[in-house]
Amino acid sequence: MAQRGGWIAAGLVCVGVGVAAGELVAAVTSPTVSPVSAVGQSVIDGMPSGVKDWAIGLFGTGDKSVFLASMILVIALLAATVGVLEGRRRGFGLAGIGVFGVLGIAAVATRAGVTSMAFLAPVVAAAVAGMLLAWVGRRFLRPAAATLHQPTLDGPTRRSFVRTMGVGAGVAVVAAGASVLIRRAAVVVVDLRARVRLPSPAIAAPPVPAGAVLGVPGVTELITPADAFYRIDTALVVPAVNSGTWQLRVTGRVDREVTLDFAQLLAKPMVEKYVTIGCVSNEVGGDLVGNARWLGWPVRELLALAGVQPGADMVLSRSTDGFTAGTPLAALTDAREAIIAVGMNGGPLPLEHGYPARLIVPGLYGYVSATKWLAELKVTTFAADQGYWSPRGWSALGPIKTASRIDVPRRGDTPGAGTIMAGGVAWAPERGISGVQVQLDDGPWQDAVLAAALNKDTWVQWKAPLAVAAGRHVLAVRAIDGAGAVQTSVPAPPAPDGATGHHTVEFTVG
Ligand SMILES: Nc1nc2c(c(=O)[nH]1)N[C@H]1C(S)=C(S)[C@@H](COP(=O)(O)O)O[C@H]1N2
Ligand SMILES: [Mo]
Repeated sequence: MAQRGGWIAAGLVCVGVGVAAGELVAAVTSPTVSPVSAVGQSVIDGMPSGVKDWAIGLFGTGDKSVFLASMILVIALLAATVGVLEGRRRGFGLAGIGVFGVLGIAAVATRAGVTSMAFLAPVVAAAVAGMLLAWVGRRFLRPAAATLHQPTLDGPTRRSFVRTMGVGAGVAVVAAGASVLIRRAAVVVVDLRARVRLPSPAIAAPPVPAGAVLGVPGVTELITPADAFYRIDTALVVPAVNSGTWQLRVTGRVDREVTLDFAQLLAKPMVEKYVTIGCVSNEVGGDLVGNARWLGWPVRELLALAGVQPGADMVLSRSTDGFTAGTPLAALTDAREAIIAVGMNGGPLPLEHGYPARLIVPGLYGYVSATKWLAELKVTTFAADQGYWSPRGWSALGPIKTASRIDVPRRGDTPGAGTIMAGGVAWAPERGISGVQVQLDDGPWQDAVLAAALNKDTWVQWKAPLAVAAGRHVLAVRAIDGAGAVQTSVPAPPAPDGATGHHTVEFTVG
């Protein structure tokens, strides 16, 4: 086999495996955006409309498959070129792969609604392709210095090279096929989701009060956009739950089991409310917390339909993928008004955040309350059942602890001397925030300016003007909840029931 032919095959197979691996990673981590489709979409978006019209006219409704086929052809040509380049000079092909990786990342970045997860796929694709090609070159194709003039790809080496290429091609086909199947399921659901018409709320959230947004640059937005909302779950593949066949069942210690489908749920009188939810794993100063406007039906009403029997003290909610959360029955029926949420910030729930329905319970960490892709509510007891995280070192009860965070200045910032505006957010869901105080270096605690609150269940922005002289400084923050309790300064790690301690930021005034 000619050496050049070997490099072409190596380029095709190594890049093929890389691209397929990237597609597979994308299919499981980010249901709506894949590197190949993002690149394709960018090409389509960038086409002059004349060319687009001409192509559509030429290929009719087949234009999509023709386009896809041309993309695969182009990728194959580039892959062969990468192989030949690497054969010319070690590192040339790898550099080419690096360039395509960067283009993939850039293309993903242009898509609407991308999460940081979406960037993993092009990185994986480039890394896998590059590592494979380097290895194949070393192992089979690069003549050792001493035998420079002998053909290297002969006899047993050649057979083993051909076998390796065959295995690689097989892996690429299987991975690509799997990604297509996973994505096809997601596409159906994405499509259904796009057609959901949410009911208007029977009880709407009060409008955002004047003065709820302080407008300090760098401070967290009051309402977290869905695509910036933190995501935590145990799901390897984002569940693509078909709302057409989805059902929610109420089981356990109830007078009658109740089953509800999505259309029936949407027909219930909905309430709309701002609720800040947070993860128990959030470190002091961390960003595993977000605030959204949720639309949903009070859990209390569904439990009333089923008739809760005496003795029950817990509801074990279960997701379609088997995750469970154990929530105190009282927290689902009391005045905080926990809901079965179907809407987030005006749209249906994003797939990543639990489409078609999830629980939102003010005041409780997500691991004991916020079950996404909700499938079942089992009325039970803490003695008889436990949620997913309880046997894994986390407390059975998870009320959200009072917390406050400095968003500006950031660690390592170097503002000029004079007056700087510090700011951030503070939250104590259910209790509300009555004050925030900051401490500069060893100075006294001083009151920050508190924004108007949306309600007791949401975080509140704060700001504090600080006169700072040149040199290094440390700023600390603490919140005071609605009952007047001051946030503890005692540091605690997230496990078993939530981190505590003051958030501090070091910065240097130049
Ligand atoms: N099905 C399911 N729901 C889940 C989880 C999960 O692992 N699986 N994790 C919970 C945890 S620990 C948190 S903090 C919240 C996070 O919700 P979000 O991803 O919408 O921000 O979801 C909760 N609901
Ligand atoms: Mo969490």
